[in-house]
Amino acid sequence: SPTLAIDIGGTKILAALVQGEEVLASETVATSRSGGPDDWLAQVAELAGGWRGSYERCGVTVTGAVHDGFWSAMNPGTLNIPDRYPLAKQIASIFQVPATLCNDAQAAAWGEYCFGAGNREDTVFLTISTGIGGGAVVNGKLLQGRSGICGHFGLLLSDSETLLEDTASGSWIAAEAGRRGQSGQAPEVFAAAARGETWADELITESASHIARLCHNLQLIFDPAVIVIGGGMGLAPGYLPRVQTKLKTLPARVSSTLARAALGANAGVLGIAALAPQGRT
Ligand code: BMX
Repeated sequence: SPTLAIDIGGTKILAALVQGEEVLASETVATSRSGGPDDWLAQVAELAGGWRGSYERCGVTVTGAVHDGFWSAMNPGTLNIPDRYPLAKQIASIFQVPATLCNDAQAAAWGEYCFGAGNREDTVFLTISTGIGGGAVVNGKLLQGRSGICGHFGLLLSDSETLLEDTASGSWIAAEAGRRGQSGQAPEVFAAAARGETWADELITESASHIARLCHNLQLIFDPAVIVIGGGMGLAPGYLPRVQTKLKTLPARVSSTLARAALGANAGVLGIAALAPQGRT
């Protein structure tokens, strides 16, 4: 039977009914950024309300860290999740089926590895989105780590202890645009760059340069066959070419093969559904 798959991100919430690599139905809504986990789960319950009785298990993948059934923010700027929210308990009481939980980018990495651009070889996945998330599949295994935070590449520290994502994410682009007297979120900045506005081009190029350095470093750590880039911003026109351009200026001995995520916005729900039958939590 299908799996109810839920993906709660910093910008949107996606609920889907998934069978294998097929999304049978899906619903999406903007994440209420002024709300909290109880509100987001209420949004999810409403999206999935019509599918009651058609699934026997669920998979829940979320921005932030998941460990022992508790959910916490790694970077509250991406989404303000309180420390150790009892996600497993709340999901069990709402949906009353066994649940598998994990971080959103880890699930997307598994989805791309199984069904998408990862192509069944060692795969590193990066999502360039509200925040910057990641996941690594090594020797056919999704690395989650001791406390579930493996793959949180956006949290790597750069100079002066700044988080990498705070110099490159969609949130950063929007904030930086504001500091330059411009308004709008990342999509408006991309639109401005497409119109040839220099300030917008500079911001996107700066973000892409940080991501190129990250790819270089990830190649040294994992030496994967492919680094798959996803996320609304990662897939936006012009982003990946800028990353490629910057990569060419870095030491050539380390070269990465980049690929666009093939599953788009469905990577997380497909990945968590594929993890669910194995009963991991
Ligand atoms: C942040 C972190 C990661 C997440 C990534 C992408 C939080 C709330 N989130 O690094 O767990 O995977 O953002 O998240 O600390 P997205 O919401 O942009 O998809």
